[in-house]
Amino acid sequence: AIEAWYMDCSDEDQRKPHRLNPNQPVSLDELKKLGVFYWKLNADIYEADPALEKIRKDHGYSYMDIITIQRDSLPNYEQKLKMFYEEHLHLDDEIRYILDGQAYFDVRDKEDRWIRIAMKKGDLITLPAGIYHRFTLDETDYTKAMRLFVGEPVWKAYNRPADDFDIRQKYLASLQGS
Ligand code: KMT
Ligand code: NI
Repeated sequence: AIEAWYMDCSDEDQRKPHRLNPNQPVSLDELKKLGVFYWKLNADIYEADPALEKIRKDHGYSYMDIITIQRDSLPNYEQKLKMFYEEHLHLDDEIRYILDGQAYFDVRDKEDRWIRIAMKKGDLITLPAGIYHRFTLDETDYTKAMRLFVGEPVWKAYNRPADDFDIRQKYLASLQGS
């Protein structure tokens, strides 16, 4: 399974793990309560994987593309990494499948604390519309990820504060009692 933990507050390199001392792990169950879902797949067969096909069909993930996040592959690398690490939300779910390399997704918990999710090859994650989050490479500086979407993709990110969106209020309401 994936590993997740609460982050420290240090300003050090964002690519470092930023674990608390002692480490404070976050379970898959706790992530589920935040609306974050996870699958483990075999990334070596992503081009013809029945398990991936089933997830795409069940959830209507009709769109997909592949992004390589690496200095010499991604145009405007520095600028994009900076954008990805700004705390933001989207009006739709963010669905990412790590095909190679590794990276971190950080999400806010109910008390507004940062949880760092370590994504490795074969990890597929869905972040719900309206959750505040951010993304960074780790110290390996490389990942290749599949981006999935229901219908025509909308990548627009709204940096925090973005609390006036209906989807944000809907997300907060969905946390009640979970
Ligand atoms: C986002 O919106 O946070 C991203 O697209 C992250 C980079 S894609 C692996
Ligand atoms: Ni995002």
